[in-house]
Amino acid sequence: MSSSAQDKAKTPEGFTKLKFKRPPKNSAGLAALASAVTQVSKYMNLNEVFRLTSKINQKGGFDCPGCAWPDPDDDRSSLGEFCENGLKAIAEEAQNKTIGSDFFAEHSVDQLAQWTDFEIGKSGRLAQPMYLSEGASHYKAISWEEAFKKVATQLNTLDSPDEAVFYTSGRTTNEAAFLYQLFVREFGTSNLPDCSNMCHEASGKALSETLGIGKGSVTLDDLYKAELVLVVGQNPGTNHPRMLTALEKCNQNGGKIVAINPLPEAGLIKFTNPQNPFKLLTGGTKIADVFVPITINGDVAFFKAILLRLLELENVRGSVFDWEFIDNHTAGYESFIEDLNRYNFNDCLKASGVSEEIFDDVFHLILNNDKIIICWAMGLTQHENAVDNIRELVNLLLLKGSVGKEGAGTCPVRGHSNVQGDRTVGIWESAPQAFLDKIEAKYGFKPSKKHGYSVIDAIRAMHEKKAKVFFGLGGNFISAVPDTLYAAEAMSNCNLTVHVSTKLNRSHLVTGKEALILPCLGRSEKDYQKTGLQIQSVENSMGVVTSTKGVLEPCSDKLLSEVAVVCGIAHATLGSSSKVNWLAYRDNYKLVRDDIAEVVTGFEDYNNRLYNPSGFYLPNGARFRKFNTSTRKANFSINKLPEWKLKNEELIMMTIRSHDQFNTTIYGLNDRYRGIFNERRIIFMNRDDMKMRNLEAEEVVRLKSIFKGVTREAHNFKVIPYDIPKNCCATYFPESNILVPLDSFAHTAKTPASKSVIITVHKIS
Ligand SMILES: Nc1nc2c(c(=O)[nH]1)N[C@H]1C(S)=C(S)[C@@H](COP(=O)(O)OP(=O)(O)OC[C@H]3O[C@@H](n4cnc5c(=O)[nH]c(N)nc54)[C@H](O)[C@@H]3O)O[C@H]1N2
Ligand SMILES: Nc1nc2c(c(=O)[nH]1)N[C@H]1C(S)=C(S)[C@@H](COP(=O)(O)OP(=O)(O)OC[C@H]3O[C@@H](n4cnc5c(=O)[nH]c(N)nc54)[C@H](O)[C@@H]3O)O[C@H]1N2
Ligand SMILES: [Mo]
Repeated sequence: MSSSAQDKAKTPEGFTKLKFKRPPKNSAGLAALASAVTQVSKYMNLNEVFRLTSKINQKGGFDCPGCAWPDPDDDRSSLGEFCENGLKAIAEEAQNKTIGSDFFAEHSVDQLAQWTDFEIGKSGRLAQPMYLSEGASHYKAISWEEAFKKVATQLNTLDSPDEAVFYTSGRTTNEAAFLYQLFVREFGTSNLPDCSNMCHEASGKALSETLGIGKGSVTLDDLYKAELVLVVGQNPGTNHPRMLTALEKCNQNGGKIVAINPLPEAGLIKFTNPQNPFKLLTGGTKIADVFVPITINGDVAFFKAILLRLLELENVRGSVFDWEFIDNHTAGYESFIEDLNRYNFNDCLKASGVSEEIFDDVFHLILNNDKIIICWAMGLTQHENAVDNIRELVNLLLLKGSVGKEGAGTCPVRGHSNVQGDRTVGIWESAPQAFLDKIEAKYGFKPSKKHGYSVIDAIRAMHEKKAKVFFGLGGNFISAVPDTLYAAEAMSNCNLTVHVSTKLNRSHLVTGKEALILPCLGRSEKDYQKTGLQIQSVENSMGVVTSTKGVLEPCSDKLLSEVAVVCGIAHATLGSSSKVNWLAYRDNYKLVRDDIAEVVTGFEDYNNRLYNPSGFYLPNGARFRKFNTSTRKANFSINKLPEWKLKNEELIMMTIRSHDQFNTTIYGLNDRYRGIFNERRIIFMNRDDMKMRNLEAEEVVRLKSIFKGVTREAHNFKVIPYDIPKNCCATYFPESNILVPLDSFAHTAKTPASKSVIITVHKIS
């Protein structure tokens, strides 16, 4: 009998021989370089590696498929603007080993599902389209034409276009993303969930309401010039290593840095710039001037305490708030202050878990500086009160007049390398009407006005059999989403699941009745079409659009570009009734850009401006104090203190990334900066919490989450004593996604609350 979808969706529960050392205080430096080169040299020849590194993030080279951190406008290192984890991302994609019909004939879907994610990822690049027919145990080769036909047939036999779900991960270029959403809208639905729904959706919501743009307001240059940078809920040493170079520069210019995080993340505490050989010898720069070991989800409480103290001082002596800014550029000050006055300073500070001494240090830095930047990532966005978290930070910036001036503003640090660009060009299940109108004016069809499914809604719809086809442009849906077992049932209810992918992943193994794997070119590979070699473009975390051009020959001659896949499917599905000339777009990406320029604001003269080696900035009102909000001003907001309480045995758990992973892609089994080697099934716990539960280091435990009466369990985790605040714990994603309830998500943004999962820890014997 074949295994159930749920069995296949779970990560295998065996251990891999944990070694656990004292975490280092320093990040990057020689060890990082050595680690990257060792890892990369396993899959690629070293000459190729060095040729590649000299092209990563260089003007005219290709955009690193890792994170979305921007490149300096000028002054790029001759070594290549790269980092250890960028190199790993490239090695993962640019490997020589490929898998095709032989591999799938040898291994059944059930067998592959028993491999760990690490093993699955190491199998090689997908080299040809594969098809799993109903009831079959093995994928078999299929031609592109047949594959397109199968997708078209399934889509065209649905009762309604709304029965299909079209997911996007954030590596897709602007050109492919624009065409994809165009196809989906012409097909007739707005069901465009994307990874952003699980990522910075709460940032987009909070910033649009308060500052009139769902993106950050600062440039890299602002970071160099800031007097104070707060890095909240973010682990840049692992996830945005090149950000540390910017923080170092800020530090050297006299700026102060505060890290607010339950964990003393190594990169935040001390950093050695791998591109500065002198620093390698002298031992690195101290990055954070103050480290705030906040309790998980203690951020609203902490910032309320800061706001209350500022208000108190403003009332006593004045000149604390920036009245010129508040009077001329903001709305809602009075009601915000009225609400703030209802809170008590001591209650707030207590709820944040921060000592008075550390609070005072941060308070004085905020009081005495006006050029303040706040950077944040998943530590703030993946809570039920995520939108409030971010709005509260904005309140602070508004009081200080720290928006829309040099060295000050908001900096949500994006994840996937083009997640921001995908949203800009229309990957949005609830796109604004103005955008839909422009599509209609340009192409002559009426896009659906109805809001489509976000990730959470899509899972529910598939579970309830309201959605029957799942199509994924990149990503690894089953492993990335919350509530793994429920999601597995949802996927297996579909008639057809399709993935456009570079590498094999678990989502190819938890399928609908039929399934397709459509292998595509990666960023690093040359993209030849009828009109010659194509370039594409992406937008980084600071709203700069740049070109990206592959440098390697494709790893197989059976790959298509994402653009070609989307155009092929659109052509097969919509046929001659389509208003769009899909094949012309496929043959010449310049035509796509010409039309993006007509439809999307800020892309005027796209093709020409893309040849500017540093790319171009998209318009950003908040950067210039032009707030595109309902009041045309920056809005203060009213945010409640979160009301969660732990019962006796409960802990609050955050699900985080190790140093050796990119989301669900597991590069290796180490988390070097946290002292963990060769194991991922671990739970970081405070020593007192361990003592209370009579737990030893490395003891094997079972984890349980109970949410609204439903119990979820995860087996086999080893306990690691760690410097983490009391009542808090941490595990790695995706192993612990099984514990994250589908119904626990950020209010209004629907980001799964994967950083505040309430659990209990159980001894095995
Ligand atoms: N190498 C590598 N790079 C990546 C990725 C990757 O997996 N690997 N992923 C990419 C993607 S898609 C994203 S979104 C980003 C993610 O980048 P991050 O957001 O840095 O990633 P996480 O591991 O989720 O880390 C969250 C951090 O927030 C802290 N934290 C958790 N809860 C709280 C809280 O309640 N309050 C505060 N103040 N802190 C909290 C955690 O201790 C941790 O340091 O990285 C991108 N870059
Ligand atoms: N519990 C918990 N869950 C989380 C998070 C968390 O912190 N905790 N973080 C969330 C966040 S922030 C995010 S962004 C999501 C990530 O969710 P996803 O974006 O869905 O997941 P990834 O692991 O980034 O996707 C990896 C797969 O993408 C494919 N791929 C890689 N490059 C390309 C390419 O160039 N083109 C195509 N077509 N495919 C490619 C490969 O096949 C690879 O297996 O996960 C979310 N899930
Ligand atoms: Mo993300």
